[in-house]
Amino acid sequence: MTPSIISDLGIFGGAPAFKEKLYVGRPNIGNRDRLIERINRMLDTRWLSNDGPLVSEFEKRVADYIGVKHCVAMCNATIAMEIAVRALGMSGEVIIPSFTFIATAHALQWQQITPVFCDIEPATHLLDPRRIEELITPRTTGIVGVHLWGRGCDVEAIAAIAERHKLKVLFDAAHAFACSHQGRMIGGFGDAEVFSFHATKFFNTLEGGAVATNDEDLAKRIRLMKNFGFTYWDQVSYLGTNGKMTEISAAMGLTSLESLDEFVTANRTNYEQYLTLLTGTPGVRLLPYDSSEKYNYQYIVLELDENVAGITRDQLVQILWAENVIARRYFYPGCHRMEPYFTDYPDAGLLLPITEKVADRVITLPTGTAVSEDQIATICQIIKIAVSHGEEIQRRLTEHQSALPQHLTSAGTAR
Ligand code: T4K
Repeated sequence: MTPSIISDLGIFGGAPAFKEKLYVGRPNIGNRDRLIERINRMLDTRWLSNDGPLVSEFEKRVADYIGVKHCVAMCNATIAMEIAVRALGMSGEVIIPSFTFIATAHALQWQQITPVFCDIEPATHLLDPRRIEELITPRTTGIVGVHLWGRGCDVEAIAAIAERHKLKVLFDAAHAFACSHQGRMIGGFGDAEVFSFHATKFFNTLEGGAVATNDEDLAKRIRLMKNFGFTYWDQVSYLGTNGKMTEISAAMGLTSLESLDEFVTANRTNYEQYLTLLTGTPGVRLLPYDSSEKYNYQYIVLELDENVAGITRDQLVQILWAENVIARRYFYPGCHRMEPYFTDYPDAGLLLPITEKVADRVITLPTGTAVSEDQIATICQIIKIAVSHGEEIQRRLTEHQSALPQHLTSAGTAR
């Protein structure tokens, strides 16, 4: 039932607006017949992994699509990043934003590299190049910029700093497949870029990722490293690991590529509907997109100003969860407040005021082909009711917090 007054809200005992949970990142599925056809072919040829024909075709298609010379497909973006940082010779300290998914930091730490957290710009949530140089020490070997939400970071400023200090540059482009920056497709910037094709990404290969680069030597090293360092049968010439993409993932990827435009259109339509319905709602701001660039629109990013809205971001999340809208607090509380980083540098937040502020304000909302126009209208209606009665909701929630079921008091936290 769509709530129309406060007491209709699920959090105050009303029936949830949705019977089934609505998730952020419900996978987009392309043409099933094409997928099954590819899987059958794979089974017939009995070639399931290790640079099979589907992975080779997928790598070629992706490289052509983004206009880079080399694409090396991998099992996921986290491993792809670990391999890329090693292949680039990064060590010591590497500067990254804290406002990102934890994998960006873990990929470095797993390689015994210390991630040094840099603040972001408030308007874009992207690495602030003006804060990078003050973090550079003799141990710094690189910068990992994150194209968060699919928006390209200031690659020009980052490149200039890297050149001045002889640093390597890797971009975490996990969110940015099919997006452009300054009219060029993301994938060809820096020394290399890493995409994620995880199930929750708008374009998925079940699990998967890829490194894109125009550097031939680097691509060669990465190819060796993702296959144990084998250069020939029985010959290992490099330290390597197992980062290979499977044929079934490539089958999904090739099939998803055929529906890419459809996925982007669905996301864009959803974004425009959210924008139309939420514009003018007090304290609510949707992160805008620049009309001169290409985007995949896979994240609907809402920033809530609690001083205007009258309720906190976490209270809004509780309200949405009670309606079965599983909105997410990506990327709260920032990597610097997660382990092992928090124990190592408990005061890191002092240098990250914008990160801390943004991490307390952001919610991402359901989108993708699994979400309908009616569902988005209802989600917006819930947000509007919550925000327009901020003070009363605040009062009731504070009074009744102890009476709420545990899954709602921990909304946004429980998995
Ligand atoms: N860098 C950045 C900036 C990233 O955002 C990510 C990943 C990476 C690097 C690393 O990429 P990968 O190594 O994963 O390729 C999800 C994803 O697992 C993660 O890939 C993604 N970013 C991150 C932003 O979101 P969680 O913690 O939200 O949980 P997860 O995967 O359990 O899914 C969330 C919800 O989606 C579930 O509650 C239900 C729904 N769901 C999920 C799956 C897997 C489905 O409906 N169907 C599914 O198959 O991390």
